[in-house]
Amino acid sequence: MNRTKSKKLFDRAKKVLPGGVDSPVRAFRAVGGTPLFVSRGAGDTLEDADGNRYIDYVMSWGPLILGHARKEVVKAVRKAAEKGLSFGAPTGRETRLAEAICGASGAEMARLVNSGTEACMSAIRLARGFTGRDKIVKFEGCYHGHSDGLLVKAGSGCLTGASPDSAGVPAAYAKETLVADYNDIGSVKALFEANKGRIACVIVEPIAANMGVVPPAEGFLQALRDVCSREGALLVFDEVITGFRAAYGGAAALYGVMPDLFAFGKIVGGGMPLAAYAGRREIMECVAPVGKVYQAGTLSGNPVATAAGLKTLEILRKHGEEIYPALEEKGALLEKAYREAGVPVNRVGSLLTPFFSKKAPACYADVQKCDLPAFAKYFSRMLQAGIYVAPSQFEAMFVSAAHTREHIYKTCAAVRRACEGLL
Ligand code: HOZ
Repeated sequence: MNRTKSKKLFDRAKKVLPGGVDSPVRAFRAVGGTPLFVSRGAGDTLEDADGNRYIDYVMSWGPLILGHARKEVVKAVRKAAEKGLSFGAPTGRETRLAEAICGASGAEMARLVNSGTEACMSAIRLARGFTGRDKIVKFEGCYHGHSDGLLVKAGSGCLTGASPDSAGVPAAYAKETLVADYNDIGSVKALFEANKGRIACVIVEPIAANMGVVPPAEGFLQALRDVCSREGALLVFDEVITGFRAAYGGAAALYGVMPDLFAFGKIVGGGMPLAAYAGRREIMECVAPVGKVYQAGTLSGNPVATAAGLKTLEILRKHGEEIYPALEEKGALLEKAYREAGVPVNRVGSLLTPFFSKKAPACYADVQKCDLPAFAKYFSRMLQAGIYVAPSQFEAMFVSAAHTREHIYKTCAAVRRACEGLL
């Protein structure tokens, strides 16, 4: 496969963009080689600058549950853009999107923001403002965006090139973030015991997906709910990845556990920069201008982004009965292919990660045992076969409604070849 143009574009990018990218994992540092410079996407396929085509399982890291450039979404974006790109004043579409988010999740109010980082950061500030407490609990290997207090033992790109504890985060901030072990309720209870009346919230990815996919152990989310309720702390579900994917109502609906606050991103913006935090009215009414927790944004509720988000949610709501079972079926076919190739895999619906390890991880300590050179070899064999998976062991594969059965079968065959001799 010739990637001359991607290589040239990367060399040029490296002169003006740190690492040649605008988000670290994209730089391929965990797997080696040159990142694909993308020229277009259609359905389940990406085309790079050299004209090579790939079946895409990165899918922009999750937003594209309907595939690249879904025509109804593009049409809605075009129509909105023709009427103005940004107003910095309210539009009816923002209300409709907030209604759709609340309708799906059971939240009573939502605030639209621009990124998952912003949604999580704002939810944390709100939890602190509401409870009058400073400390928060997060889990090792969970990633909630790059705000200061959440870059502590973080997942995603922090697990490869960078460090789970970023430079530049003041120690005084990091001290307010307590770290527990995912799927270990005992570690959470111990933190509450040692910090009586000082913990504002527990933030969790209800299905961890930034250390690779690690599903919650049976009863774990309910136990978190119980501890938070008992201790007067808020439970925050970071559903940036799982919202509208694990089910239309997200992981909360799938597992039947209701948090106090949600953070949404990715799918909720239909591929445009849009995210939201949402929750119970009495909590959300602490946000300015009603309450004293300040948060604002020039591009918040952007008219073009809300058009993409609304159309995406509308399609998912109307056609969910076909879309979600089909995603489950395609995810299951891929899971089977990895298992048959001898590679353990964790999967929830259309989210999955094959782990180059002896067993499928149940916690962060398990994840650390993965054979990263084996993953890198698998990645480059897949790419060579025209299949683009995330360039890191610690990310998810995203299946979309646009993945054709033919491409899923082609991927399954490639998996068998790519995994040969690696474990
Ligand atoms: N942090 C996201 C992955 N878990 C996004 C990575 C990217 O866009 O490069």
